[in-house]
Amino acid sequence: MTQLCRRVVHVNVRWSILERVSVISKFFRFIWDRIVVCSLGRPSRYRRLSRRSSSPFTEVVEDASSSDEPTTTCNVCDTADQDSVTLKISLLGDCQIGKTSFVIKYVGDEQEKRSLQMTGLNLMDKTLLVQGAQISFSIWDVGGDKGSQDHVPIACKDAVAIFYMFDLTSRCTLNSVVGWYSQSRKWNQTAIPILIGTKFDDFVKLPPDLQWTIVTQARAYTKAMKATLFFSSATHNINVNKIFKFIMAKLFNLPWTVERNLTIGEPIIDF
Ligand SMILES: Nc1nc2c(ncn2[C@@H]2O[C@H](COP(=O)(O)OP(=O)(O)OP(=O)(O)O)[C@@H](O)[C@H]2O)c(=O)[nH]1
Ligand SMILES: [Mg+2]
Repeated sequence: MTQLCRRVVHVNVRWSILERVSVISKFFRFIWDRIVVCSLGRPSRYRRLSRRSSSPFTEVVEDASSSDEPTTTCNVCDTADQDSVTLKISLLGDCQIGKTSFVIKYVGDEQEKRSLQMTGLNLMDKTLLVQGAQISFSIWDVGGDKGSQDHVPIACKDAVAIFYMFDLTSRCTLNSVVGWYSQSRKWNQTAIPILIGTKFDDFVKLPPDLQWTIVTQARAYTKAMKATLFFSSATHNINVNKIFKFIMAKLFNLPWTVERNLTIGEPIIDF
């Protein structure tokens, strides 16, 4: 064999070794990728927001329409490159208890004009900027009349929270919460349940013993539903923003909590 032939054979042997090594390394890389995918599991639904500041809401634009507490509003956000998540919330409760007024107070009049209104169902959105992440609340407000109850399944499916609302001055609307709760749970067993008493401004004018009776019943329902209870007033903007903040803090594990308030004559918060 000539010198040249010997060299060609040598190169061929080296080449076939390299090919084998490459195939083996590809195989191990494939196995490794599978292991990594399996160990990560399915992508989680909500990413934990980073804790860059002591208050999770400090980087958020203030909304002039809110007065009960610093708000978290940014109705038009130019944040295409930011993290974004949509949270669906549904509102259930009897007629004329103040559901729509509550949502309008939260989203603001301007946003309300852009809402989608169908018979028995209003859809309103509000976008917030929290610690650099864009959070959109998609709020499904179901009419309280019998004819609108067909919307309950679609309003409740995939909701992260359901607001069970009643008029604090009308005890029968509190009794109805049981029906709204059992109806909605057929379609969604995981949504965070929030019990909301509306029209607190009128409620405080009631005799104290009647107030006490309603507070006691509402607290009993809260316990049975494993819910959080808020007394609110859309007219006086009491506990409107706070409820949405509470949802956000709960979903994203933010370092923000509400304080229990069980003082009769004050807007009750219980959990
Ligand atoms: N005093 C007082 N009245 C309120 C408050 N919120 C709503 N109202 C009044 O309650 C009435 C009913 O309010 P809506 O917001 O339309 O009630 P709703 O639950 O959406 O009613 P449906 O859409 O029919 O189910 C209106 O006259 C509101 O002005 C409140 O916080 N305080
Ligand atoms: Mg309404």
